Amino acid sequence: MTKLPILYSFRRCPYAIRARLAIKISGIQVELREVLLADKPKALLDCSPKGTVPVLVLPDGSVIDESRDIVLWALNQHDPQNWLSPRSATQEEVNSLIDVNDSEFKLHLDHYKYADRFPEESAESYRQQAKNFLQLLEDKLKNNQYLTGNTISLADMALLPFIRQFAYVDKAWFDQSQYKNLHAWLDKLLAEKLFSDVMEKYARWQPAELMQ
Ligand SMILES: N[C@@H](CCC(=O)N[C@@H](CS)C(=O)NCC(=O)O)C(=O)O
Repeated sequence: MTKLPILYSFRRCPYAIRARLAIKISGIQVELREVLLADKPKALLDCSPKGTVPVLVLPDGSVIDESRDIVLWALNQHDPQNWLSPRSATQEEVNSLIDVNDSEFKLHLDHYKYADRFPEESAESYRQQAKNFLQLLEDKLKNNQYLTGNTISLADMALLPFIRQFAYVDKAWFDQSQYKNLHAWLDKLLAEKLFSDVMEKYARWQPAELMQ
């Protein structure tokens, strides 16, 4: 039997969702191993001691343990919707959006989502700190269906899981917010079969010796 690449994943992790979206659209088969972040399997930590997901282990033993690298690994083999080559944006523009998402915006998102762990400021104040990024996305969507034009690109799929998480911290607030185009973009992408496919539930993976 051919060995498949192994993807260590956690269903709700936005970085893991990003990786699963790219792998799914590329059509590459992987063995998905759902892990608990609070109790990571030794096999995962042996491959990638930094202990984050997603982690992809290739049949030759090489390890890719950053979501963006996993995305590129998949799309460079098969990119049927041209996520890597949007017509109206450069790779630099896409990368810089993902950079800001993964640094500043992710920080604001964590503060907002887990505001009780950061009592220095209120949840509303943390939410407010994300407004520049949300407004930037909103502006991009004023004249285009997607973040970099009228076709889906990696920018959309790399950011989608994070914007989803942000929206669901207080969905009633997001629903009535000024980010109408972003709201419509989120609804449209979440309704795609691709998204529901990658959110399929998996039982926690356990190594064979623990299964007996
Ligand atoms: N830069 C990494 C970040 C991945 C990351 O931080 N994943 C979180 C889950 S969403 C994680 O594994 N955290 C470790 C932990 O919670 O123990 C990537 O893009 O893959």
